[in-house]
Amino acid sequence: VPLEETSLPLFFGWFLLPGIQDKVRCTSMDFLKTLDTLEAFKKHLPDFTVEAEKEVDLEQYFQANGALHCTTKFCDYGKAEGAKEYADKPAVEELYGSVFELSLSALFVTPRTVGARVSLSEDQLTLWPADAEKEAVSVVPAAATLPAGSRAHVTLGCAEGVEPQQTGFDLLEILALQQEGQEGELVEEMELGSLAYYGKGRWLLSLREPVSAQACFSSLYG
Ligand code: ACK
Repeated sequence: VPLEETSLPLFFGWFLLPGIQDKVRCTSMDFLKTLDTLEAFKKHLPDFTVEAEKEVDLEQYFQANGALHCTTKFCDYGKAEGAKEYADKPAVEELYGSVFELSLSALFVTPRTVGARVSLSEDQLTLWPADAEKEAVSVVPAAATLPAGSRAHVTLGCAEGVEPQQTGFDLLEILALQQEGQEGELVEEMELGSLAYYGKGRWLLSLREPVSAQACFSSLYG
């Protein structure tokens, strides 16, 4: 078997450097800690949990999993469509191992996931697969009309039994609502930024100061 057919990773992506991982995890924890104490969150709790609970501890509700990263291409060791084409892209070969500054521009929480939106620069978009958004249309139909890079995110945690790829779908859903002109219900100005509610348990915190996160473009074999 030729080497190139055996050497494709589980996925390519930007892996946050250790120091900034800690910072992002702390920011996320602080946000969750504050969110579940807000009256507005309590008011919408029935949208968030089907169980007739009066309270939810969001820090317990979401499980963190592994090193923080922003997936570019999920390759599934070569089984995913377009995996080899992506690995062979000149930009991927040239930039492999380089460190980038990712801009984390928002945090979002849904009943399924908590994540950070990554706003990609023009340079970073050269590493973004052309069909990343289109691949999500079976789950989020409006994804086809969203700009390239809309799906870029860092998964910060998933509810029990939820797969991490859900985080990107949850982000696309919120962006699709914004694109339709739904601004979300402005709930509160928090220290970190403005918090808006998009219905069905979906919360978006637009960060006043985007978090700049150093991240190495690389891959994971797992
Ligand atoms: O949080 P994530 O972006 O969602 O990081 C993990 C990573 O790959 C390893 O599982 C993402 N992932 C899993 N399946 C897919 C898929 N079919 N398309 C895009 N990303 C995926 C997951």
